[in-house]
Amino acid sequence: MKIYFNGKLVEQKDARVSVFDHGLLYGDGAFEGIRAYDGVVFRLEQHIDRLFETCHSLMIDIGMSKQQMIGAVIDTLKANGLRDAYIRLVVTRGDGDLGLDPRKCKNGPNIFIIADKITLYPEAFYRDGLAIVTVPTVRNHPEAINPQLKSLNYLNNILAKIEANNAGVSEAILLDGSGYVAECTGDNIFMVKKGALTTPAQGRLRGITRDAVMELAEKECGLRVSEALITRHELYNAEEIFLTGTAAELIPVVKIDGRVIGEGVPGPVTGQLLKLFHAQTRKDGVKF
Ligand code: PXG
Repeated sequence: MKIYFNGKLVEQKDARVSVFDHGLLYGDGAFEGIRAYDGVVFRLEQHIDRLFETCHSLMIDIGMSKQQMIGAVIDTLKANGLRDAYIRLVVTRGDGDLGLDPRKCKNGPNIFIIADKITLYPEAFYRDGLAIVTVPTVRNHPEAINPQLKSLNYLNNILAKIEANNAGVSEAILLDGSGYVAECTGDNIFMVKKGALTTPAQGRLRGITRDAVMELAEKECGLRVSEALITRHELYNAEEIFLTGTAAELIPVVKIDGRVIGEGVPGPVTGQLLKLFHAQTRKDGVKF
């Protein structure tokens, strides 16, 4: 496997960061999870925009243009002969010393891109839907680590995942500090009720899949789409619930905290949106 590493394509064994890398020592950095479908990198420009926004807030100077970053992603895919892939793009603060002061990372960021075959979720998730739970860990406060940042610090999400694992389910719902539904550990959440599609307005990452699904729902399905403050009560009484993410695409949820959602099986709107999303992935992105 060839890895893009600081401007070069190198063998996997040569793609190594220092133990002084601040991404490793402090989770100081940013990343993107991106997907290519049959020679199209889905919404690559939007992923690169989000990466640059995260780095701008973190005051990490990427030292490359967006166009150069797009080129690096495409070069990595081509070097590995992949047309369908999961792509992990990582920017760390770079090598510093044992203090957390980012000014010590004088040589600039470490940037690497891994393109691999995607590991799909089990087919049963889509066929039967998920049972999930709300967990005690609250999503990061926006004035602590804003959930809009796709930073290398994922401990908030990992703690929630541990709580889901302990509860014997595969995904967790995190609430924000005010008790409103935020998102899942690596996915956004949606509810369908009375011809309306609603998703949390705050406390969550602005997912690329989320944006695409909102557009499709409005344009292709005639649903009323809005962002709102959502409580668990509203989730429990929705007709359909689904999760969105780059790896997940759309996954139906049929039970939350022991409450059956709708008919207790994946719903028709979720199914229709998943079909539309599949078609979209092959035409909405950067071709290579
Ligand atoms: N919320 C969070 C917290 C995420 O990390 C999403 C929503 C969905 O965003 P996109 O842009 O993908 O539609 C994400 C992204 C994993 C994993 O292993 C998941 C993500 C990133 C990295 C790893 O489950 N999801």
